[in-house]
Amino acid sequence: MLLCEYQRQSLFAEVDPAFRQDVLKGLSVSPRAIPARWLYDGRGSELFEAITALPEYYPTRTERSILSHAASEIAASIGPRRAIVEFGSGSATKTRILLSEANAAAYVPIDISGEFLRESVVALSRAFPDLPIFPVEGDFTGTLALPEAIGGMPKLGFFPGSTVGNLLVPDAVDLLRAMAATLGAGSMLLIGIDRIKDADILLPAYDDAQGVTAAFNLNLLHRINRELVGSVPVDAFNHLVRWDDAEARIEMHLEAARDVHFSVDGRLFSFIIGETVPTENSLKYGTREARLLLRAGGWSPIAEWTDQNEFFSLILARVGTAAPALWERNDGEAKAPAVRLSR
Ligand code: AVJ
Repeated sequence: MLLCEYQRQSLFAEVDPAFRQDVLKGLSVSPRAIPARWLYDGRGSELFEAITALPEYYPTRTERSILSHAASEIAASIGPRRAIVEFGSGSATKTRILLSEANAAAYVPIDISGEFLRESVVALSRAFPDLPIFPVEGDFTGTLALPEAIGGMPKLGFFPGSTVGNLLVPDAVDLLRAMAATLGAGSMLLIGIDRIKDADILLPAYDDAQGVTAAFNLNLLHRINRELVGSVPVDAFNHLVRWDDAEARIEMHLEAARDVHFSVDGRLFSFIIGETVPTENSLKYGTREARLLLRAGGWSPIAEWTDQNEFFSLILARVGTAAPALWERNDGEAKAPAVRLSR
């Protein structure tokens, strides 16, 4: 039997049934929407890596620079011998900066991509030969069992990249709570959050002159064609980026440049010219909003670092809510000794 490449892929390669379900549903419902996680297949992850090096895409290099400057202060705040648990251990350069200062007892990278995970473990164990590394392949959006070996150690969750911005607020709160549950009592979290700033800076960061972000967005359609036996005419779609000021978010869409009909997995879909499907949100937070988000997610912010432009925040938080103010307590509590109040 002779098969073209996309048929071969969809017949023999493993296609995630959740991908098919999300795409078919996302194209059928009104308004349409496809979850952002499907942008990150092998090619998508490659393109995202390229995005992080673009002159317009400030977040990665800004966060890296904040981390370099703050590393020794962060190390002092977290104290020695914590197990560092990284959620979605993508770009290892930031991890290296943290690990070189933190005097960590162990490193636990968590990622859904086993391949990504194995590569980063090999590279990091070369750079830090004395550091025990326990990779966990899994989805950190649910509660996750950490390796037994780090059970007794105090933990620091590391969640850089403003990845939390991909989620709408209620989902971000759920994720932060799941992280608190995973890491447990006494843990800390170091999280990167992109700030609200002028649209003149935000828009080019997601619509670069070289078109790398456009390729990243359009790759979703190529992936649909490859994995779901689609007939999407990719050249009939544009990369569309908008800043929604009320929601404080960058939105990426795929926009039909003309009326278009196609099929996916044997089902027919139509777009009228100008119709879009949203593919990714990137929420931005003011400094106080970021702290409120953390509190809602079960974390108390204790320190924050930023860059000269105040483009990006790196926030350190402690698990659990801070002690309530005196006037919020009942009579019995209010009479408690002062030493208890400060805990
Ligand atoms: C990986 C979600 C942090 O929103 O800035 C970059 C993804 N998408 N350009 C971001 C992204 C288009 C990125 N995050």
